[in-house]
Amino acid sequence: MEDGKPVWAPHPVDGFQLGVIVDIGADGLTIKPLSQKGKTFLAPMNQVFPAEEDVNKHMEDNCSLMYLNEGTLLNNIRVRYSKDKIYTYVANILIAVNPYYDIPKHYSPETIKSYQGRSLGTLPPHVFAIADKAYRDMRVLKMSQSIIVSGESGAGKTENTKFVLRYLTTSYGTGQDIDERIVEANPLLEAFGNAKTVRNNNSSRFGKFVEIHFNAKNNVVGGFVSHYLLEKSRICMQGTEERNYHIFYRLCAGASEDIRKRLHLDSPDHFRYLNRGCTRYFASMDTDKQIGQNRKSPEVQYQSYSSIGLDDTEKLDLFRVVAGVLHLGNIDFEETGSTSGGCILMSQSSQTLSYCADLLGLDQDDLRVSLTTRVMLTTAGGAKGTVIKVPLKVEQANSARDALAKAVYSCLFDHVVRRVNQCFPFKTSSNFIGVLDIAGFEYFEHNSFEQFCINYCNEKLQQFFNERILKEEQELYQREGLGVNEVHYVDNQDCIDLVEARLVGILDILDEENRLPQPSDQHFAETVHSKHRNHFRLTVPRKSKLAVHRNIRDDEGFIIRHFLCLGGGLKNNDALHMSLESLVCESKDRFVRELFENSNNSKDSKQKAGKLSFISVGNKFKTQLNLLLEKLRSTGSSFIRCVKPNLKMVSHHFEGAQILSQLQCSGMVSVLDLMQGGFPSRAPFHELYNMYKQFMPDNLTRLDPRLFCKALFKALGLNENDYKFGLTRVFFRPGKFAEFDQIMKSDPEHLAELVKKVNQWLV
Ligand code: AD9
Ligand code: MG
Repeated sequence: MEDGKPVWAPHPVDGFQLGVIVDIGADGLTIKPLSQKGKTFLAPMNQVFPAEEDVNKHMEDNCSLMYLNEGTLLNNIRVRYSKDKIYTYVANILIAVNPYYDIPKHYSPETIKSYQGRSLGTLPPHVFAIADKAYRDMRVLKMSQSIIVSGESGAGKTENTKFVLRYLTTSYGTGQDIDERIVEANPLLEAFGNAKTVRNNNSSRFGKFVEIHFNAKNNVVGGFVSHYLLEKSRICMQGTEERNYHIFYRLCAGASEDIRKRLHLDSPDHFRYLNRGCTRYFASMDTDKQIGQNRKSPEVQYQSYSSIGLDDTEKLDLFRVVAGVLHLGNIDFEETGSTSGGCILMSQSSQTLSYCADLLGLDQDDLRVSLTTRVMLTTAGGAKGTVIKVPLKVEQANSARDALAKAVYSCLFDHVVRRVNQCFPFKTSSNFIGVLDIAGFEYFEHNSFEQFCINYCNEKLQQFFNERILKEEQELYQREGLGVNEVHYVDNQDCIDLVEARLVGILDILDEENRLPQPSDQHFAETVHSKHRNHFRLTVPRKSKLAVHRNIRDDEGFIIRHFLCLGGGLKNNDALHMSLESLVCESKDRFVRELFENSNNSKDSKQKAGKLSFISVGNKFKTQLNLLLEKLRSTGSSFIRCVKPNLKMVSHHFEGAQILSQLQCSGMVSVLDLMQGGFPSRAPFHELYNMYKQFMPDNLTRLDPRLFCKALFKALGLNENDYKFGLTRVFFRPGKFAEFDQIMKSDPEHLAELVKKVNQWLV
């Protein structure tokens, strides 16, 4: 960094502030802020970065800046955001800042049209450009593609995913129902799988990978949705400012009198599974936007369900089960007071019990017995395999009830996804473009098992990102013979191993713990520690807050350094007592019976019949995740990194520090390091040739593209440190391609001059 030149120095609120270095000491740099009021301050050497000369300048591709570092990246995004330019490239990666308002015409049909068939970089950065690149890559390389959309809760993943789907179906569909249905499936999935949280009023509580399939002519033929890990704890309990899944409120708010009567519905305040959270209605989420405000008519409200082909009976089936879950939640237990312990239903719960049994097609008495007792196989007294009924305590009965509610609702969600998939079937497919919309890292003071799984998933995706972007970049340099030094990045394989290794990994240890007669959080944590003594990713939580970046403490669990955190909550299994499970599996109601028959869960549990039906969510997720990654690895990939501009969820408000931390966590800063040390802009010889040959004389255009470029660069007198010739393309140092392009596109007189020079050089 040169004397007197502006630098970006850390700032607690803005992320960075502009200043100049006034002193260099052993304990850091003394910075004088350029703003009037700022006082000089000390900053660590490695957190101060050179700034661009003109800090108000912004670039569509961040790599065109002269200095690639977190300071200039944040500033570029900030300047662009202030002009409603929410999309920015870092090479081929798209950064998308959530504007929190509808930017006029940003996603209009005209805009869609304008991006069709256009190379990345020829038009302003846009999610449509990424979608089109995926499409063109699929066509040219004859290879399936995936678009990985990531970011924290509320960053705009789901919205951008929807834009990609709409873009591809509108642009490359055949104009048939199927195109529309791929887009229309979303409202249904969101009704059952999204909820209001403190971070996002429409937060997706499940991950999804949506594939659009294309035929040999590259037209849309159908779609397929895979879903991951619906958050089950929400079904029974929400934070005070949060809600259960939208469908519950929609049903309470919008059902017709007839349906209300049949399902015995009431206001959300009436139901335990809703009234401990926020019970407010939100017009935007509890009514069907397309249809307007007529909240009282279910026919109108559920129109979007019809447009994907659900008939009235199917809709009623769905609603019936949702209502069944609500009533189930209202069943209360009290102690019997007898010596045998155990509990009975409170007298006021009998009506609720009958509603619930009726809606789910169960026998009232069977349901009552199954909720209050547990069937066990005993080996006592040599009488092997005797079935006995063990009475449950109130607390245990509450858990049994909640486990049933979770099992029913999550089977219902599986059904919704299956049903959605029937709306866009395809017979044959040549390739697909898949869009992954999966919850980003989440940080809470106490991380639950569900957050652990989300974070574990992100760790895997981060690894994939590193693999693709960083490793591929290095490999490209090597392949092209550039002789650039190896660039280092944080490899997180050991972190992943810690979770998924056989027997000694956290998931297996957790399963083992859950098989014990009396699993405990503490014993589990001890086992993990004893199997991984001195593992550098693992620390014992301390009472004081940890200073380690993004680590969260938990007094009973343990902490995995880096991104993964796990609290003590042993919520890995949603154990459903065998008697309850067989009860629903044998429901008189065909729809309910099939929900369970078709769900993977029941297969797992049947194999383990004889004891608690143990469903290891963690290991199931691991398998699912590894399949997903296998799929991703077999496709070409593009990345969209979504950024949440502020915690208030408002427009035009840029909270620098927290945006910076998102950029760091998403691996963007490592990408910049890699790029700054290397050659971030590159162009194949033949592309440059095609781009500029029109300006060049015949004798030059007769040369092969590589020689053509060499001649051109020599003639221009470009500094040899600014570019390198590889085997198939030329690489530019940061900011240098833009300069070169500017010369080439300058006025004709200037070009004529150049041509002369080229000629001289050739002679
Ligand atoms: V979560 O992990 O599912 O909780 P997402 O999916 O990242 O989260 P989402 O796409 O739901 O966030 O965006 C949150 C809200 O931001 C949306 O409901 C919109 O109100 C708003 N949003 C996001 N992107 C855009 C956009 N491109 N234009 C306008 C937007 N509004
Ligand atoms: Mg979402």
